[in-house]
Amino acid sequence: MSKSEGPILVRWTPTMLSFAIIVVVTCSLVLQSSVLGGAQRASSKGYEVINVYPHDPEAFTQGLYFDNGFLVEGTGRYGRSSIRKIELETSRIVEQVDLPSWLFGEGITEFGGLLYQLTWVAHTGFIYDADTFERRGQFSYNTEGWGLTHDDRHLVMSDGSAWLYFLDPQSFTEARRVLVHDSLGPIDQLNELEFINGEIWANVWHQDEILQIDPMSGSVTGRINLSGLLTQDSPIDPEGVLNGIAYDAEGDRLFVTGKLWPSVFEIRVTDP
Ligand SMILES: [Ca+2]
Repeated sequence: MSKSEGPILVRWTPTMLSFAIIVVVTCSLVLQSSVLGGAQRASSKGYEVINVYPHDPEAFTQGLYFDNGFLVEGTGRYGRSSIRKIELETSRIVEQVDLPSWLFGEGITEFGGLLYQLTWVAHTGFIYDADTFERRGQFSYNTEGWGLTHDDRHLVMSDGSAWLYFLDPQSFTEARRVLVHDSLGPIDQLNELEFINGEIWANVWHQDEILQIDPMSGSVTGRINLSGLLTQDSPIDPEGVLNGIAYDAEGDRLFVTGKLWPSVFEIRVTDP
């Protein structure tokens, strides 16, 4: 047998593997949907506003979490990117570190006393002491950087696709990834993230809905429709969209805001 007649071996690259998983998941969901006579998307939950707090209308919110009475925010845009610790009631900034003007700040999270910050397309993240904001190091990753949160072991990162990446917080190697999907297929443009009571909650770029995601399967288990939340003083900037979820686990308080929004809302999720 000549060499050309031998078996064809395919070397699977991560990109090919990811594409194959998307195809398989999409096909199985479409098949399941047609077998079941057209699966429906879960109906959206609503919300009730509990409190309204001031928010810097110049802050292009890309990351948000709650830490011991303070909101911690990561802002984006070139020349305007920062991390800041904010007094919830007054929006007074008590700590701030700016990024150099060639870097566009993205998601932030606190894990093990360290604050991790992504940047958009520079493939570089930064590490700070979560209390003092002193710079402790940096790390790199191959994708774009969008949202960031963590579970009890890993950093969880979005990159604008339908994937969530689980990264080791020391080595930054990828432990696993999940494809976020519902009965109609993958959902991309996942943005700011928050780990809440065993679920990952995600903003979706330019959408008024927050997704609730099963971190093991990537399956969307619920959606919260926040349209109408910012009825007054909406930003004129078309990029002034809902982005930013922070959870106070001790007080069971949920905060949401948006890029360039003048307010942070404490909300309670209501049944459909
Ligand atoms: Ca968050």
